[in-house]
Amino acid sequence: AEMTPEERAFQERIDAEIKIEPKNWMPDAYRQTLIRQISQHAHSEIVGMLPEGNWLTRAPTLKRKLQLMAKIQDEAGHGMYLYSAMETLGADRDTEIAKLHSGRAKYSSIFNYPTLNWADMGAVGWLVDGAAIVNQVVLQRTSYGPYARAMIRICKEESFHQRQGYEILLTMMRHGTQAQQDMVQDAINRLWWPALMMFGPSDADSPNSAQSLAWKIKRMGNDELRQRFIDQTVPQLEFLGCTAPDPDLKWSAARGHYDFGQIDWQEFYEVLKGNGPCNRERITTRRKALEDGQWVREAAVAHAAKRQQKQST
Ligand code: FAQ
Repeated sequence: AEMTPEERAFQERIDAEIKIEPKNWMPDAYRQTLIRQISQHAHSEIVGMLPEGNWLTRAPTLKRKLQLMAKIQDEAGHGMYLYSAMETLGADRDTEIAKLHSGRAKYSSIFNYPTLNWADMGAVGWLVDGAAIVNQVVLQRTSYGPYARAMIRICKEESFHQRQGYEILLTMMRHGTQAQQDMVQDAINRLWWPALMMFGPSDADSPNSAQSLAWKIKRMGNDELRQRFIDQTVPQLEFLGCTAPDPDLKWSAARGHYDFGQIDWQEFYEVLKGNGPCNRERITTRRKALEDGQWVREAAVAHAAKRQQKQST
């Protein structure tokens, strides 16, 4: 089909690596794809606070508690930042959050797994934030301006989280008891595969990739990013003195990459359908948080109304 002048101008901007800004014309499908991805990303940041929140009251030292609290607050900030980027596309925050709370919106599968021991706080920072960075560093070059700019700050903070997580694990491995070292390996065993699933289905089974790559919303395919994450993470794993729960993981000199085993995609799709170990608990917690804050919102509105009344008399 012939491109309209608007469509042509849009594609030329994309091809020339000029960012699309909120007031520029854009195809409706481009807008909808971005609202989908950015809202899912924002929901992930918010729901992603819960597995770590689980350990706030049980952090081993005051220093660890402060670090964990600061990290969780950063994630809240990322969520708010991303919801704002999403709003520049004309989407409504309350509507999108309502979709999350009714189970109609996705968020990252990783946050539907439980955090069972303190080493999970290290493994989440190292593996989950680590995977998030690999994905988000590339998104700093995404074609939509507000999303690209949000990624710059978010990546800086995520890098810090990743180091903090790794340092927790290194401390447990170097200075911990046998039981603490076993906790580290146990956390890695449970979180390794779910972290690899964060990059999404294989490119061949990724319905959105081709169009998103053409629009430069995505800059690299899911498999390429997953491979990049594995390649940079395995040396860190070895430095820790731990192993991955994957007997097929080994360096391939021929490929110049690590080979790895088959991901259990059935597990991935079950989690996406809402059947992961913690899906129900996560959504219930988010809904309760909204309900518990109802009185605050009502009070704020009442206060604003009173002030306005005072000013006008
Ligand atoms: N979980 O066709 P594709 C963080 C869905 S980091 C759940 O490949 P797309 C930081 C996908 O939405 C985590 N669903 O889709 C943090 C699609 O469903 P739909 C958040 C997944 O969009 C750390 C369907 O499968 N990061 O929060 C997943 O082109 C620690 C088909 O897939 C981002 O969101 C999954 N893992 O590529 C916070 C990054 N994978 O919508 C707290 C931005 C795929 O058609 C603590 N997002 N799906 O119904 C992206 O880069 C992309 O959206 C992908 C998926 C790569 C995730």
